Amino acid sequence: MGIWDRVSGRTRSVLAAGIRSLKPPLAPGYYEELEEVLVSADLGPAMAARLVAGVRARAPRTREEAADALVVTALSLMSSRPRELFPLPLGERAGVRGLSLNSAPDLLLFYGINGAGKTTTIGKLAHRLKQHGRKPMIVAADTYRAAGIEQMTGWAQRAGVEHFDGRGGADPASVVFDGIHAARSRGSDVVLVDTAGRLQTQRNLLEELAKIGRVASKALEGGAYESLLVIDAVLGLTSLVQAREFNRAVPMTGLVLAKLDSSAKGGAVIAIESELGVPVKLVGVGEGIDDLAPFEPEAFVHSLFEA
Ligand SMILES: Nc1nc2c(ncn2[C@@H]2O[C@H](COP(=O)(O)OP(=O)(O)O)[C@@H](O)[C@H]2O)c(=O)[nH]1
Ligand SMILES: [Mg+2]
Repeated sequence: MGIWDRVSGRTRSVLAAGIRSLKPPLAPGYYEELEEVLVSADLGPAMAARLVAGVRARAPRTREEAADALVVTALSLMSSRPRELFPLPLGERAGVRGLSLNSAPDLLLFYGINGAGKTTTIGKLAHRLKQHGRKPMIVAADTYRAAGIEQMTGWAQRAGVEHFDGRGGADPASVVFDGIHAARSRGSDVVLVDTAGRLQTQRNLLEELAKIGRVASKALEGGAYESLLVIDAVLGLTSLVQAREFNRAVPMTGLVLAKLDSSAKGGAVIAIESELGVPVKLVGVGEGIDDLAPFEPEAFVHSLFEA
């Protein structure tokens, strides 16, 4: 069993049971039943209808041909934007670019609702970047809660990377500004920024996030910039509403899908990507420090539909 079969396991078993129960594609009622099965994995009615239309157009005669048609259609609906965590080499994707050519650090800004998986993702990514020869610094700008800063600091220590901590109550944008300067003076070449959890309905907090983004991209002076919404895969399609609103407030360069290992609603990622056109770049596949992977849509979609 490959990693994608394991991480999408719960979604996969929902889909596999449904797909196995289907009649063969030439039987009457096949497409209606297929649509129901897809909705059960949280692909949503709109995406299920588009997938079914794609399968129908290919006129499959066997179950295998139907699975192939699902895979091809799903992939054609997903984001075509670059998926690498540009410019960071991740695992086998090394070679995209090594260290920054200039002295300015690269920066990744993480945001999302409380409990989505931001702090955990940053800890895992810092560890991974360090393994690949980068010198990460974590900036803890979740200044509303002392516990938030402590939790991030704990991960920085576990990963063995530098950290810069905001004071409780400090303005997060100024913490990020100071953090970038601290990173330069300590020779860090990539900055990972943790922010306080916020809801897509909290206008003032979205504005604050936009300000953090502006300050960070200005202070970078040429380093690469990633603006990443972390979503909880367990919530499925609910995250689409969040992602839409966050994307309006802060231009997003990618999504992180945390907790894919414990979600039965992983199908939602296809719908979310397709609607937003924003690629999923990383997935969380557990609570351990190594449980982070670059997203591979082909392998993911095959694991879902070829059960
Ligand atoms: N199973 C699983 N749990 C995760 C994953 N990522 C985060 N978590 C858990 O989700 C909870 C919230 O994570 P946290 O990083 O604190 O969320 P934050 O509020 O967005 O910073 C914690 O209990 C994490 O251990 C993941 O990929 N898989
Ligand atoms: Mg946190």
